[in-house]
Amino acid sequence: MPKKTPKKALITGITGQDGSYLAEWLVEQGYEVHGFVRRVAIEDPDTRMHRIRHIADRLHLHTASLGSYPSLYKTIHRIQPDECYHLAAESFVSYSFEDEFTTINTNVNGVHYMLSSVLEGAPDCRFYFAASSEIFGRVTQVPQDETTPFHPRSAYGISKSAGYEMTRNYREAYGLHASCGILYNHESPRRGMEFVTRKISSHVARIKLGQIDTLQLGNLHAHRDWGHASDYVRAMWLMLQQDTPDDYVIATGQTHTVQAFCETAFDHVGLDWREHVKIDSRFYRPAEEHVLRGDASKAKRVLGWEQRIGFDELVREMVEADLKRYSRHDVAAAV
Ligand code: G4F
Repeated sequence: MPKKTPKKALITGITGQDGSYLAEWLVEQGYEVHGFVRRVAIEDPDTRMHRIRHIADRLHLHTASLGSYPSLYKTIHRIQPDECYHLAAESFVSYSFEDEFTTINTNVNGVHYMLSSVLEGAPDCRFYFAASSEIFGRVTQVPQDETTPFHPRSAYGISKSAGYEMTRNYREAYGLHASCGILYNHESPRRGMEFVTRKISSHVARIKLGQIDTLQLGNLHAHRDWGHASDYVRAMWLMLQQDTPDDYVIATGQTHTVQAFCETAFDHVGLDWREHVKIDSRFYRPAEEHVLRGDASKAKRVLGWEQRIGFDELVREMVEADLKRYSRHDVAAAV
């Protein structure tokens, strides 16, 4: 029997948390996996490509810039992917308050260039866009689902709602198989240090190891619906396996406060969070979201998606991983 040609997948943002889990998943499923990386990542692989180091020999990496339509189009036309996952973005919400322009330019043009390049260069390719719960912003209903109106409250949220509308329009106007995942917060030991969960787990580990004494945080009462990134990338893949493209909320349906995350993390190492956590107004945001809690019933019903890792297990996994990293003083790998 002739050997079956593997399906080709292309991931933007392959060096990030979600990109690395998705690449692993697709390699396991037998895909030929391609990824766009920035030139700086190729020049400094130890720092910027550590999340995909263990599977690097099974990936096809291409330097392409999200800001350059010709570079995206040419590479997509050459690869002819069957599936394209657009994950790359300016993803830190706080940063979007400091520099709205970079966030809007990167995120809005990025998805527009990708959609157009796929439509022109590989029109049969299925397209996934990583939208975000931040598009709901000042919510009028809890939990939110695919019918909840958008009211984004940051340049980041606005950029993601524009990306969502652009993707929907390419689906409706040009017939592209394009889907959006409206993903709530998803974390893991591979999360960047700027996000609150990883900030907490890394500080808890270093406090336990006697390397530092305090953790400075902003709003402890903010609620988030936190899941595990490895569960969420499976949902992305499932969306592109459907005959009909559509949009889906991916969430756990449960919220916890930042304080609860702290308590669970400190408890895990036998410490009292109240003795180490200090409030620092620098980490408050000008506009904080209301309760973001997602209803993933549609994804469960249509895609058969289920969350496998719960909140306590997520927190424990993150703290354990940071304990290992910091006891080896392997700081580069922790960034
Ligand atoms: O961890 P965060 O920075 O994540 P945020 O803003 O919810 O956004 C993340 O999830 C979105 C939904 O999936 C994504 F679209 C987005 O790209 C990103 O992945 O902050 C979580 C909460 C906020 O309410 C923030 O005010 O934690 C609160 N917080 C309190 N102290 C802090 C801190 N956040 C950070 N980063 N640092 C603090 O010291």
